[in-house]
Amino acid sequence: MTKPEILLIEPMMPEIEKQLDAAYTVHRFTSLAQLKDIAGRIRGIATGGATGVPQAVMDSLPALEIIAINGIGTDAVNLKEARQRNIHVTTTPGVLTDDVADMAIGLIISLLRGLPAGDRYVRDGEWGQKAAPPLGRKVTGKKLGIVGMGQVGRAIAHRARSFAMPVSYTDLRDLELKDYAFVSDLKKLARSSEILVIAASGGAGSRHLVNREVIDALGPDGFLINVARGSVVDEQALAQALDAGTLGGAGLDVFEHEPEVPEALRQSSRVVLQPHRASATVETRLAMGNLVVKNLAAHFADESLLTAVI
Ligand code: 8YV
Repeated sequence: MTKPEILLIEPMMPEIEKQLDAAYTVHRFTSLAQLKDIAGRIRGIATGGATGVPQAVMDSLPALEIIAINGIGTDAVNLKEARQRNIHVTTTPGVLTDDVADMAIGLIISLLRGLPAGDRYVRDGEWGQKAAPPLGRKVTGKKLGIVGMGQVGRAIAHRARSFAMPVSYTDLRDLELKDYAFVSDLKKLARSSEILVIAASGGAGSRHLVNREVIDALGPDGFLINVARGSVVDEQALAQALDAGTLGGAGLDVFEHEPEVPEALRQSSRVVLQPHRASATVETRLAMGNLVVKNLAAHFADESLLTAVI
């Protein structure tokens, strides 16, 4: 029996790619030109959350049946077109929640306690030679605001409780959560928070939700953490606020135009940066990859999908 042909747009762990190679003829995406002769045979795609499927790729694959996203974000896939063309879309919910929440807490501690500066001070042999890095800010007890109280938002809130942080959140509606206060207005949430963490989905609906006004409301003693999508924040306004000192600092795992990070952010001493690594652990990437493999297998065996969005 001939193997179904799929397109791998973003590399996955070798263990996972091995499974894909065993079950499919896998074409590793390089360019649109590469698709010219094979486009009509491609029935599935495996890709990353932020990478998604470029529109031109989607348009050039007439036989596409399924897009298996190795992540939870669907913002880089045209879901409307997928629905119209009866293309299934799957994601990897649940298995990356803990890692993303851990990264949010890691960025909070790293930013407020100045871990990168301390690390550099020791590494560069400055300890005992130059003045110590400036004092950090206390993490325990800080007022935490969470934008987007889905699985990740809740996992961050759960962790924050161990740090005695009062937690408030905003979402599309009041989720009536026992321990966390709902604040419908984002600006109001930012004003009453000392740390604002973004855990909302990306896409048109949340684009630049965190704008200049929200950043101003967070203020010079406030800290912004983003483990969701760069598009949720007006990055230029953020860079300007950091430069002017009207925002205390930012811990960022995601950016508007990855892998590009504005020079102003890279130069700022008020930020801690990560290259979109929130789900990047061996355990989680294996679990995510296995879900991708299982969803593809279910589709091609005509069985119900494990974690379908469409
Ligand atoms: C991954 C993500 O880094 O879940 C998502 O949507 O963006 C991240 O967890 C990504 O999917 C792997 O490329």
